Amino acid sequence: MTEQRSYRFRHAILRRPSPSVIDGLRAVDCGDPDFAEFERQHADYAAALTEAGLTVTLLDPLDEFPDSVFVEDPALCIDAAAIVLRPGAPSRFGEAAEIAPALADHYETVHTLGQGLLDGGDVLLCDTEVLVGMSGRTDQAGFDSLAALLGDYGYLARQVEVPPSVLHFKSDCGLLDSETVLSTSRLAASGCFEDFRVLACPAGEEQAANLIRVNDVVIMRSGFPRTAELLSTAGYELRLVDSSEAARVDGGLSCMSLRCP
Ligand code: CIR
Repeated sequence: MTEQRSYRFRHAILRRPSPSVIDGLRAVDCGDPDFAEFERQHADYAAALTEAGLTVTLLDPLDEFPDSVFVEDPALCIDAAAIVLRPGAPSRFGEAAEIAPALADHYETVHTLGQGLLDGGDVLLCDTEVLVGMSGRTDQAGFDSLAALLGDYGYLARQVEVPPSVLHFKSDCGLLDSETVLSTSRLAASGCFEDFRVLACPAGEEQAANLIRVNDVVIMRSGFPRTAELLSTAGYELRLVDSSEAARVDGGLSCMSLRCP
């Protein structure tokens, strides 16, 4: 049964931010996150997932890994198994071993990516296809290793381009339903979504593109009124969350949770 498996979930794994998140990686420095506000926003994000019908596991913060709140990058959760990945930023590589026990609590089968580098932020899981962005964090060996693993679960992996200025593939897109994505124009220009219905993220609101569909709700970042209007008009039920502090260290919405069936 593959229908809707890309957005039907029952559980999510999150990690609380550590005060060290103020040292998180970022491409452009617009000032450190405010830690207290980060905690508030993270709690509201967890509440949004709960309202969408998920039970939420909150893992303890990890001081030694400033970016470890972004749990999506060191792991991938599919219906029948979880995969411990090999994050592409050297300071984040150790997060993989830290997330593994939480995966083992939820899955009988936990694989480990055998080789290469691959961040979960580059992986768009659709119902039967998996799009993998070849960003600065993901390499060919990582893709090959993931494609082989996912093939055993009925997924076909496809490599796609990521614009040079964009951190991860999903920084610029989000799945809205089995056939539809919201995408920035710069990402869609590569033709990677030819088989999808594409809603174009309004120019100037590119930071809204990294949304998540969770059961019947689309969780998106507040502060992007034209995108919210576009999605509401298209019939999607929205839950807005403020993630301004995560954005200061290049984090979006998808990266703060692992969503599991
Ligand atoms: C990093 O650069 O790795 C973190 N500061 C942000 C990671 C965001 N992850 C994601 O979009 N999947």
